[in-house]
Amino acid sequence: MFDLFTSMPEQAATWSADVDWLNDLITNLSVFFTVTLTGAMIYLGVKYRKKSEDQEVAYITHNAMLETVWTVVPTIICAVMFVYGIISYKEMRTPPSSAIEINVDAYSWRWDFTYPGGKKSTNTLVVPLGQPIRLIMTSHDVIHSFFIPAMRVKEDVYQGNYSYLWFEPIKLGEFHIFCAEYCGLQHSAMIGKVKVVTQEEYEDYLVDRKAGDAPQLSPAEAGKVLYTEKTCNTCHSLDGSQTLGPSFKGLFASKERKLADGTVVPIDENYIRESILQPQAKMVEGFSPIMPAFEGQLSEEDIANLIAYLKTL
Ligand code: HEC
Ligand SMILES: [Cu+2]
Repeated sequence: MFDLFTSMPEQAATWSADVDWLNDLITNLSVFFTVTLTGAMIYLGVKYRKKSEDQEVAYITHNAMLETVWTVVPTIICAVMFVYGIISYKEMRTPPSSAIEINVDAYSWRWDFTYPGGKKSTNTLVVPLGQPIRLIMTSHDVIHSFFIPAMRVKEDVYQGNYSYLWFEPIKLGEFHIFCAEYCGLQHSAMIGKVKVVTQEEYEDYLVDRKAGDAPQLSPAEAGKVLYTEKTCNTCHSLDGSQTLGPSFKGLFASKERKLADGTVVPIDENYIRESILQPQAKMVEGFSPIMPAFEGQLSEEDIANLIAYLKTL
């Protein structure tokens, strides 16, 4: 297809080419219709203008054939855009379950990344080639927006909940990360890079630590410590037995939770987060409201670690 804007960023994710194709299609159609319609309006306006006071004027009230055509054709074109759009959208909102999960913490003005093994990095996100990557993102202050143009992904990041995005890199190299939400004085300095490396380089990167570093717990291991330290164990078993609260065994795998008011909610990071901070906001069916609220008692990192631990059960 004719590419009007050849300055699109590199195509570094599986769907980059599809996104550009749809973008080109919509842009080309818009330009075509803008030029032909305005052109026709100007041409016909000049050609059939009233040239003198006594000139007779033709009054045409309607033309069924023409009106049908200019309704049906644009409807079909819009439907095509919509269907292609929704197919891409669904794909972009549905991460494969095999995705590598990396936590993103946004601060004014930097990005912190936490990898499954507990490795941390700031402003540089290292990911392996050809593997789906799912980012679980939260902000520690104002709203930011995580944007990797080459991967064609962008998602707002808020304080107090998690937002997600995923992509699968198909090119080795370094790509820009920008903050796409104006977030204060140093907003334009809130930049980073994604480094797409081979699987071996990625594994080396995860274990690469400086001599003298404290022994490093993975988020799940740190969560396991919190499970007893914060007394979750007094009410939540790990073996499936129901005590004062529902067992943690298979919590994430069960995917959905039936609440006391009859509604069914998906079990994801945001559900767990809310269950810990405001346990009574969504009451699990069959239990009493005895869980203490942990709002203010746990850091963002504690919450992320507990969630990582619950996923392993
Ligand atoms: C005093 C007992 C008690 C303690 C301590 C407690 N909980 Fe709970 N928890 C409950 C009860 C009862 C429920 C079910 C009712 C509800 O939804 O509030 C529950 C629900 C939950 C749920 C939702 C579970 C599901 O199956 O949908 C999560 C997640 C959770 N708790 C996490 C924790 C974590 C993490 C801790 C420790 C930081 C903790 N709880 C400490 C009693 C407790
Ligand atoms: Cu920002």
